Parts: sequence; structure tokens; C-alpha cells
Amino acid sequence: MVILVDTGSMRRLAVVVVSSVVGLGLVVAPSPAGAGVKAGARAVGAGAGVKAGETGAGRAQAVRVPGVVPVPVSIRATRGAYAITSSTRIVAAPHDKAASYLAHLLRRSTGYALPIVGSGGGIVIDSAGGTGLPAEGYRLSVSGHGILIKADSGEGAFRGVQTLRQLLPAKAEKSTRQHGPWVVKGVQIEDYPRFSYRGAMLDVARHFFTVSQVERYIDLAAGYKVNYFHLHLGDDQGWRIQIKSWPRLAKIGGRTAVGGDRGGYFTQREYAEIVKYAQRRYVTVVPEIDTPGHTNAALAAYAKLNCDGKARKPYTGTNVGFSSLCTSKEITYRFLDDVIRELAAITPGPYLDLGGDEAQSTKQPDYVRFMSRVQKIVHKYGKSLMGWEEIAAARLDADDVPEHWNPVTGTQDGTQLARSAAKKGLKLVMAPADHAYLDMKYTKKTRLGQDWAAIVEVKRAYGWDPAKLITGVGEDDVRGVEAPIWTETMRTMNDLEYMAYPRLPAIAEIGWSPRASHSWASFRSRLAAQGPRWAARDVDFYRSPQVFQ
Ligand code: TNX
Repeated sequence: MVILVDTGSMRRLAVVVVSSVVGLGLVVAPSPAGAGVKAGARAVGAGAGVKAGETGAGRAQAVRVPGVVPVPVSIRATRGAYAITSSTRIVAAPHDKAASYLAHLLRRSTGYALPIVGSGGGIVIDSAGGTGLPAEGYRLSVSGHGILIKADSGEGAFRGVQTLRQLLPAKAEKSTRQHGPWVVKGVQIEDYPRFSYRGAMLDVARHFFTVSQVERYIDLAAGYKVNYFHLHLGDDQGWRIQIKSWPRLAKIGGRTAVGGDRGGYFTQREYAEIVKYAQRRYVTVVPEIDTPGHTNAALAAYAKLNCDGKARKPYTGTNVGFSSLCTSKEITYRFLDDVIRELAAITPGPYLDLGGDEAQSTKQPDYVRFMSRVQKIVHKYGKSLMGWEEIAAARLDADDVPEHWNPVTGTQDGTQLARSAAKKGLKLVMAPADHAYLDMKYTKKTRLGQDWAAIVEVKRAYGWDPAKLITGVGEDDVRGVEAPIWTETMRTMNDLEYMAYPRLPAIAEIGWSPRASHSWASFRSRLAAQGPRWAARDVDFYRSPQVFQ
């Protein structure tokens, strides 16, 4: 990671590379200015100053920069520091979402009043700052005089607040009152995302999770600047969203879960609550109903959706590829019209996801005809179609989004769909199962998860470039990245957290941070700095030996 550091009175800028951190994640090591030395070439100890000049032209003084994930476009440590005290005010426009989020967070842990006021000094959040930065961009500066977040949108300011949060002591994350001091060191940050789509997907079909569990998952992800939440609402083992015109979907199809565990579903009102909760964090919900395969729960709820007119038995196993909607029956399209209409009405975001993966029980020509019809229905209700990469076999529009998931690279078998999608001018979301799937085991011994795509330790989760993965799919063909968590083996919030942390932040950084900043040594040290934050929030994360010593 290249960081400009103000080295003090001479005001000379030097290029430094974050090298290694044990513990607090605050150490940088110098490198020859502009020489592009690889991060991690030398490891340094926690808290230790790093000697300048060892690498030749290096002139930097040891300067500490904080362990922010995803790493900002530029971050410059400066002199001074700002202490949040009982008299600090948050200055922002009324109802500014970034300001209320920050106030809520800090009031709990500091115990201070932190009133939001219209003018003055303190923590200033200016969402109409005229920065001219790309979408979601922000500038954050901290000096002895105060903290200033400037952005051109509420969204940008909110992303800036997430960065500020990581500059505070970890105890700021606690939900009960802690002792100060609450000092933020001087820093100047400019930041904006590499990709516009940075998603987290949660499968509530294999196992059901409650509204508050889903919200906690969203909130944790939003801390790493994730801006899409893809909610997998229908699969063989369960249908999880109330559809008023087809009530048995939820009532019957919602009863089951993997292993005979308790099912459940969201009423439309509950779903709307999740959507609102996400919106307050500038996160867009993408609901998914998987079709034409992965539909046993629907086929169990309504006999008429089956070609033979016979209801399927509820399914609680973990096989895939055995079910299919009856693509030759008109009722199937009336059914989907109803489902899509109701979902579109409660989903403010631009995408409805109709799945489309692993439709092994649907003949390919039927699949293509089916998906083309479904795409038209989705468009009729004003949304774009999102789906797994298989949907690229159908005729799609430029706003429709195939999601690459096959664990393949280069020109390997299985890369054709993504490549042909790119050729047609579609922009992909990249979620390669052998890097981005949070349900893959960390090691052979991981109690939870699967290993069909790969064993994915943290370094592997971080070790890929969405624009280099597949031959013929470059930077401009990529809309962003996503980290899906499939829940065949996960039943509790702790299970989800253990599998998602620390890997979800790895995918989030790949989606947000500049390509040139990619460095395992740097990432690892900044990731280590998240540990105490997760501990403060009781996140049950995996203490990867690659990250935490
Ligand atoms: C494949 S990848 C699936 C899911 C499973 C997952 C388990 C994809 C689009 N489908 O149905 O839950 O593997 O890792």
C-alpha cells in the first residue's frame, strides 16, 4: 500500500509501505520513494519505529498509520490529534444518516451526549462538500482542531464514518459505557471505491435467520463498506418470503430447513424492515428467488407448479440440481409474475435476482426460453435481472447482472459463460467460489462449511483480482465483487460470524481498494487490527494463524 506520509517539520513527503503489524496494526515501514518496493519485504514488530534508509533511497521517518480495512486510496498521517470529550458536538445537517449513525455508536461507548448541531466545530460531517470525488467518495481529516468528513453525498459521508470508526480505540465498538480517552490521531484520507458493487450474500433458505440476525450481519458488513446485501430467499429447503397471492409458499414452503431444523419466513413487513435498516447504512437489498432449479420448497407448496401436477415432498437434505419449475406450463409464468410483482413493490433497489444456477433438471433450450421470459417479467416491473452466471445463456440487457461463481480461472472450462457475458457488454459481479465463498472451510479441520470448491484460508480469500481472474474479463467488464455465505452447515449467528470474519473484509477490500494497493502483508496487518474491534462487538471470528499470532 502506498501511503504519503508527512514527515514533520521539513514537510517532506515520502512513500511508505505498510509492512506488518502485530497487535494494533499501526506500523509502517519505509520504502524507496516511488520505487514500488513490495510490501512485506521486511517485517517489523508492533509499535516499533522503523529505521529509515535501510532500503537505500528510503527517507521516511517511521510513522504510524492506522489499520483501516478496506485500505483507502490515500492516507497520510499528520501531526496532532483530536480528543472526543463530553463537550464534543457532531455538526451536520438535520437527519444526516451518517451523523446519526456515528452519534448512536459513540454515545453508547463514550457515554457522552454528542448532540448533532447545525454549525460550529467538533466532528463535522458535510455531505454536500463539493469534493468532486467519484461516487461514494469522501475526504476525512483529523487535526488538533477537529474531525472533518466531506463528501458529495450522504453515501460518501457514511463510508467516511466507517473509516473514522476504525481510527477510534476498539472499545468505541462496545455497547456499554467505557472509560476514555477517545483520541484520534492526525490523518488525512481521500477515498473512493474501485468497483460500484460490493456485496454480501446470505442464504436464509437452507437455514433461517431472524430479522435481527440478518440486521447484525448487514451492520457488520457495512463497516467494511459493503453496499449490496443479496438475500437468498428461496431454495429447495425453504421459501422465506411472504407472497400474498401465493400464501402457501411461506406457510408450507417456509416450514422446513436443512437437517429438519426450524424453518421460518419473513412477512413483507419484516422484509421492509430489513430493507430500511440496510438503507440507513446505504446498503441496497437484492432479493433472490432461485429458479428454475432450487425450487423444491415451492414445488412442495403448490402441486400445480409441477409438470405432473403432484406436490413434491419437503426436502431437508443438501443435494442440489434435482428440482425444476415446469418451464412448459403457463401457470409457472403467472406464478413468477405474481412473485416478481410483489417483490418489486417492496424492493427499492434496482435488482431482482432469479438465481438460475445449477438447473440440472431443466433442459438447456427450456432453460434459455424460461430465463428470457423471466427477464422480461423482471423488466416489466422496472427492475434489472440479476442471477448466477448461467443466466448469461439467455438474452440479457446491459443492466442485467450475471454473477460469476464457478471456481475456475484463465481459460479453464467453466469460464466461458463469464467471458461470453463480457463480450456481450454485460458487467459481472465476481464471486469465485474458491476465493469468495464464505462457506468454504478455512482448513480441513474447520468444524463448519464445505470444501467442494477449495479450502479457503484468509490469504486465499484475499489472493485474487476480479479483473485478472478470467481471460477476457477485464476491469471494465466487472461491476464488482460479492462474498456469499451458504448455510447448509450454519445454524447460529456465531456460525455465520465465524465463517465470515475475517474473510468478508478481504472480499470487501478487493472490491473497494485500488488495484495497486493490493498487498497481503499490508492487508494482514490491518486485518489484525480488526480483531479487538470484533472482540468488542462479541463477533465470533476465526483466529486465523495467518493473521493473528
Ligand atoms: C453451490 S454456487 C450453490 C449453492 C450451494 C453452495 C454451497 C451456487 C450458485 N450454488 O446452492 O449452497 O454451492 O457451497
